Parts: sequence; C-alpha cells; structure tokens
Amino acid sequence: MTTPSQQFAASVVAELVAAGVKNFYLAPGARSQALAIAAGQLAGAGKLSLTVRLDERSLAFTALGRAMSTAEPSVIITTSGTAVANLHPAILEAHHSGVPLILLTADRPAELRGIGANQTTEQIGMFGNALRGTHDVPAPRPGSTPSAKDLVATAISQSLGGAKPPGPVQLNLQFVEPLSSSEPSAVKVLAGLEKRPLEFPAASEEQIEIEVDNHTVVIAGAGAGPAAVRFAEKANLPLFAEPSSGARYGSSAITNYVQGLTTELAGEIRRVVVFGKPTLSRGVIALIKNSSVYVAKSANYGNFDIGKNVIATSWNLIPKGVAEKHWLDSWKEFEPLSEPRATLSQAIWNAPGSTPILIGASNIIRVADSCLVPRPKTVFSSRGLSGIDGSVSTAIGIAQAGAGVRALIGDLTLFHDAGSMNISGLPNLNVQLIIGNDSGGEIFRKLEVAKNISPEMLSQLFLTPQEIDIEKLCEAYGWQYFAAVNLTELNEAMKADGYVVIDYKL
Ligand SMILES: Cc1ncc(C[n+]2csc(CCOP(=O)(O)OP(=O)(O)O)c2C)c(N)n1
Repeated sequence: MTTPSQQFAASVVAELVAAGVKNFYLAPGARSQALAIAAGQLAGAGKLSLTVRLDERSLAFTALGRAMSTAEPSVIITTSGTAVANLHPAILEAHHSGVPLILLTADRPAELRGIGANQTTEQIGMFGNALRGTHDVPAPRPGSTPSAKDLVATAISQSLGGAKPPGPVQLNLQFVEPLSSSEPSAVKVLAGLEKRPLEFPAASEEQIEIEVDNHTVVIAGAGAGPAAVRFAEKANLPLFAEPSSGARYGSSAITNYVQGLTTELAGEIRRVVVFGKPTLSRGVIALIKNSSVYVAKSANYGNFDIGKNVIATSWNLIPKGVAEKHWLDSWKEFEPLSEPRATLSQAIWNAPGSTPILIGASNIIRVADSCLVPRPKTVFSSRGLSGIDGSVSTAIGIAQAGAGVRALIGDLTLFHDAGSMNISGLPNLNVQLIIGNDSGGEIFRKLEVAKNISPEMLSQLFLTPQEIDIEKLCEAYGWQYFAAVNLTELNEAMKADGYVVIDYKL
C-alpha cells in the first residue's frame, strides 16, 4: 500500500540524495515517520549516511559539526513542536558562521494551528531571520502532492548561499494521516532520478589592490583561510591569525601578537587588512576601530565592519608594495604566553598527525591565541556566536567527517552539553574531549565584573564551580576516562582511540 505522505517523503529524501546531499540526521517522532522511513531505506541501501540521536539539540549540533567540516549541507529531520525549537542554538550558530543546514521539520496541517491541536505551534517564523529560506509546504493528499524536485533544488541552493553566505533553510513539511506506509521505497524512487554532484556557487573574481607599507598588518579571524596567508607573505606583512582562522601558519604568522599589541609597537600600525571574523582579542578590535581598514569579503561570515570604518572591501585583495623585513621581524620578538592552559593547548596543537581540533569558547581559545607557534592545522571553533553550548555534539559531527577530532574545552563547556555524550546508535568514532578542568568558569575572573563584587558573589553568580564527577559521567555514557595532571600523562592518554575524555587538571 502507498500513501501520499510516504510518496512525498520518499521523493523529498531521494531528490536530496540525487542532488548530492549525503549526510542525514534524525530524531525519533511520529509526525516525521514517513521521512524517517525514507531516510532509513536509503541508509540501508548505502545511499546516504544516517545519524539518529534522541535529543534534537544534540542532533542539530552534530549536524552542524559535520557541515562545518565538509561544507556540504547536513539534513536534519524532526517531528513537530518543541522538537523543532530545540534546533535553535545550532541554527543560530550556522546562521552566523555560514554553515549549510537543511531542516525537514514535520508539522500538522496549517488548519490545526492555533486551535489547541496537540504538539502544534507556529513552526514558521520560529527562527526569525536566521534562515536563508523558509517553505511552509502543504500536506500531500490524494490527487495533490507538492513537487519535491523544485522544493529540494531551492533548499539546496539557498543553503549553499551565493549572494548570501551559506546557512540554514527550513522545509516545514505538513503531514496528515495516514502518516506513512511501507511503499513506495525511497530506494526505488531514487533509482528513477538523475544523480548529480552538489552545485556550489562560483567564487567571485572581483578584486582590488591595497597599498601596504611598514605600518600595515594582516588580521585573520575565524574563516579567513589561506588567502590571508598569501596576502601577508606576498607583502612581507605581520599576520595576526586566530587559532581557528585556517591561516595560522607560514613565515608571516606571529605567535604572540596579542602581547605585541600591548606594547608601543602597536602605535606603529596605521592600516589593517582583515580576513574572516576576528573575535578573540580586545586589542585587535581596538586596533581595527582606530586604523584604516580594508576587508576581504568572507564567504561564510558576511560583511565584517566592527568599527563601521571599512574603507574598501572586495572578494579578492591584492597587495600593492612590500613591507621591509624589520617590520615583520619586530613582531616575532614576543615569546609565547606561558601558563598551564598554554601548555595544554600547545600539547594538542603540536601533537603529531592531522586530527582536526575543535577549540571551545572561553579562556582556552584566548590563551591558545597567545601561545600557539604557527603551523598548518585544521581547527574548528564555533565563532559565529561563541557559545559554550553544543561542543560535545559539534565534536562528534566533525569526527564523522572521517578524521576523528580532538576537542579542547572547559569543564563547564563539557557539562553544558553532557547529554550529547549519549552515543547510543552512533558508530565507533575517534572523539577525544580534552577538558581543561579548573572547576568552573574561570574566565570571569579576568573580566571587569570581578573587580566590582566580593569573591563569594563572583563564585556564586559567575564562576559557578561544579563538582560533577567526570569519571562517573564517562562510566554512565560508556566513554573511556583518563585523568592527567602533566604532559606525560596527557600525551599517553591522547593515544587512546574511540570515545575518550581526558580530564586535565589545571
Ligand atoms: C551558551 C552560552 N552560555 C553562556 C555563555 C557565557 N560564558 C562564556 S565562558 C563561560 C564559562 C565557561 O567555563 P569553562 O568551560 O569551564 O571554561 P573556563 O572559563 O574555565 O576556561 C560562560 C558561562 C556562553 N558563551 N555561551
């Protein structure tokens, strides 16, 4: 027996696969059952990768991590109601950091909204302006089934961006009973479709020349990539590259520019050329506000103009002129920051191999920015909104891309996403969570608030010290646990495969 629900769901999922989308994420629910069946059939036939997780919030961050590392859209399938709302944090991060996601949110038919129907809310508009596209799709019924082909083509192209950065797109799919059937098989539907690779928007060839001299520096924030390195090296300029910029390597990159910016050398800078979205250091933001600013348009992060003072921006920046050697050399004189978090982040940065690194928000990434000696590394960090949420699940999604992951995060960042340690149903992946454990949110000690209140208030309202037993957490969820108090123990623990937590006491 077939039903319009199953026919349509099979077509939507098969059209996505035919258009080159491979990575699907599903949380269980009744309203979305036809989509789940279709995805399950295609996964069984080896046509797509399907990840099933209970908690939609974890699911969405896992999908985000996968899309961050592949640049391909992850598809997320949910049932209706709060299930959809649980996607919100990951959607906001995807919106602000240009990560493609396609949401298939199942819904009841529109006529049941606002009249007390169970598990029914306004799923359209729920995510404000964070979506690249929203499509409220009427329920398939006998004799009137929406066209999956056009819908899917629009969703894919909106998610991959072009005029706008990539981002999340919502297909809100209404379903009426009967909600599913055993036929048609999505595998058969796919067999009748023409398969093609994903079509990414072409890069722009627009370019401008920027004059450079001994008073110019290059700043590379999140998402900057190799273009920043090429520009800096061609012009012999100092390159201030954040750990997740994809540009912290090469002969121009400066290890501890953060310290340099606190010295009189900073006063020499008149012009800055910015790639990506810098967020980590107040010194850099102040510098941008007080300089002549040129910005490379970012494919993922949109238009950066934090000081509202950008003179010119283009997709491709070409340096005009070359700085003298002494200008670059003078920035190389600052020693890496030395403190326990620096030792920890250097150990992970310098570890052999090419395992991707995820660095959580908070103290650790700022310390890393002041101490990591430049070298080519694959580093991710959720700098769209710098949340401490979703780090465990984002790490799992990055690992799913094939090369495992080492995630360096704070203890509160772990506890915030502890539910994502539920790995039931996931394949065996190499996921190392390395916890810089200082029993609380120590970053707040460095902020102005610490000067304004008593130590007791600081602790109660901000540091929120925790005494959660990480070893027991690992036991409950089936992760291997290692405690480490020095580099020897850390390096030994980093040899372990599978789902691993290394509890590094700071
Ligand atoms: C979702 C979210 N909630 C709150 C914050 C504010 N915040 C920033 S850092 C931090 C504490 C993090 O503590 P931990 O992970 O232990 O790192 P540490 O500060 O010790 O380096 C908090 C609560 C945030 N960035 N994101």
